[in-house]
Amino acid sequence: LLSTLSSFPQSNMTTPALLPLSGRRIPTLSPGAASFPHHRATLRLSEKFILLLILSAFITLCFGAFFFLPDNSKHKLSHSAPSPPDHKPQRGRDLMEEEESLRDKIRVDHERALQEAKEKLRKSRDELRAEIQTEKSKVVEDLKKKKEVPKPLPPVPMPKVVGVNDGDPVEPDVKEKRDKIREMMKHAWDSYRQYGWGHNELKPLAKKGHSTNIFGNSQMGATIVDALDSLYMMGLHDEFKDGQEWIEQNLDFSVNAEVSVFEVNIRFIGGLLAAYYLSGQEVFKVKAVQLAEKLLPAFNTPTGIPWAMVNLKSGVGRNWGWASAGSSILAEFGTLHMEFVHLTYLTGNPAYYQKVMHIRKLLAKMDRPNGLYPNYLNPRTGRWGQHHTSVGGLGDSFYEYLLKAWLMSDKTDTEARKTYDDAIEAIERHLIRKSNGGLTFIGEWKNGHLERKMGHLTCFAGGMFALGADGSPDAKAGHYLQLGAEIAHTCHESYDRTVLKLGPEAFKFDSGLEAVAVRQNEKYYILRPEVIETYWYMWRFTHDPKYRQWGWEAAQAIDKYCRVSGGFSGVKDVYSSNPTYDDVQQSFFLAETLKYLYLLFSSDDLMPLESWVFNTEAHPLPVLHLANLTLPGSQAQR
Ligand code: DMJ
Repeated sequence: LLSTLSSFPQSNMTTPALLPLSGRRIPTLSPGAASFPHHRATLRLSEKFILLLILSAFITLCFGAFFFLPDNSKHKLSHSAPSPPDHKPQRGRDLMEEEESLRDKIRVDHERALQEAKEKLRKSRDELRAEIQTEKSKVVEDLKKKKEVPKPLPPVPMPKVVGVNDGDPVEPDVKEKRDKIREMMKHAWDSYRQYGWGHNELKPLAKKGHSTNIFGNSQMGATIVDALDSLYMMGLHDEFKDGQEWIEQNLDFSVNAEVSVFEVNIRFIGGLLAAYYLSGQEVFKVKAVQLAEKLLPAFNTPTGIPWAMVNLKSGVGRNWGWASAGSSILAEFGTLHMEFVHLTYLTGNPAYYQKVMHIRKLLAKMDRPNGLYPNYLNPRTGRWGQHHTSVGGLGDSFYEYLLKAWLMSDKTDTEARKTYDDAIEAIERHLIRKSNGGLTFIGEWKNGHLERKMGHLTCFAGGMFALGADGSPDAKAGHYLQLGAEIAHTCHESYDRTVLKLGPEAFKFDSGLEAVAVRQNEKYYILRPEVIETYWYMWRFTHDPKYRQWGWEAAQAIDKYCRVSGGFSGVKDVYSSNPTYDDVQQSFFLAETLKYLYLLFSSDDLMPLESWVFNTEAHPLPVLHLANLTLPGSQAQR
């Protein structure tokens, strides 16, 4: 085109003020052209007209090529996957039609977006605000509508539920003590109700809600769920109903929160299942199952050993940063069995049962250093982490659940019983010692060395030994009951040797020191239940009055030193007559500490141990008479 244009004499040419793109516009002439004679002007005009025609044809061609030729990616596609020769013309037509409709769609979309943007810009700030608000409310409404309608679960025979409304003691002084414990429960509950309702826990001094990393950033009313069965047993039915209502209306697990699988299992699933069995209210069962579904992705690891934490919304799991070599924790993945067996029993879904049985099988195949189970196991490699063994923190409830699996199965799960017996035998050989002063203690095993330190958490083992005495091998029942009594005595000493008569978090048996904490950061008491738990089991098996006496000492100390106007708080130093508070009312104080105290001052027909097994958070689950039943997914069924 440029060469064509340059062949015309430049002086004869006028530049069109407007280039005709559509051919509808007429070129205007420059003022100079108007002074030429008419015929010359006519001649020039026709030349110009031709030129303009050529130019406009060229521009139209370029424009068409830009928009209508197939793009590069399409070329590539057709090179890499040529159609069979006889389909070529048809395929070409199809491609063109496809492109055409795609272009139309893009054009329409762009036009709509442009139009919307224009309209938005025309609106005032208030109009825009109102619009955003309407959108927001619509999303909330949609979410509400989407909330799962609880699916009815398959009916299963309800296990025999006995002794849930009994327990009135005959002796007036015992009754008085029991009433006092109920009053303490009411103070803890009412304070939470008033200041922390819906939050996981309570700050009784600041008088506001509280939560820790085990619940992620959720607000799932942990105290409500954990306290329900205690309220029920204590006959606090209005409070129970209040809690039930909150759960019906607010407890939602579709939250973007990374929670501890273990804690959520023992407190929430255990608490909801116990509330279901005690009250028969379907809502608790449905919520327990909904939550359990959210925990299942935690088991998606190369070994099937679950992650310590899982995000309830995304299902992504991971382990605690502090755990040895990315390990999962024995006391965490080993404390799921009771709840998961019940879930399979109630739903008919074999997944829960299979998950926990898989863990058991995997552990059975592993080498155990000195017959001991290390606290750490890597879920990717299936190998142990550091060789630390503990009957306290990180190990404790793994052993507890082996024994309780056997009890809960109406003593038919003999594999669990055997595993428990073997583990306890190794623990006795390597971890249990007598101090110079004659106190039996359970130390911590660290890479072949025994640390002569016992934790408050370890004190639960006294009750466990007593509970496992019946059924122990080689007629050693008497021995284990005695061992339970010795641990109870040692733990009582750890309370008695303090100023506040409350036990420290950990205590030593070293260099002349016995049952006392040495380090400042081990002197706190956070309303833990383990020592009182052991008193209660020992009371049930021996009826020795000293256990009620010791329990009452602890209850009085808690009421005197931990009670504040806004609830109950932990204390930072049990050796100080003027302790400072930690300002946390733990949910396990209502679930466990107060429940075990209440049971201690009740008669044995409240929650008889032949019919109920308490999970590690003191939530009672009924014994399943599995001899007459087959769990879906079990060997017998396969
Ligand atoms: C409770 O949450 C459970 O008892 C758990 O097994 C370990 N300890 C706390 C209370 O101390």
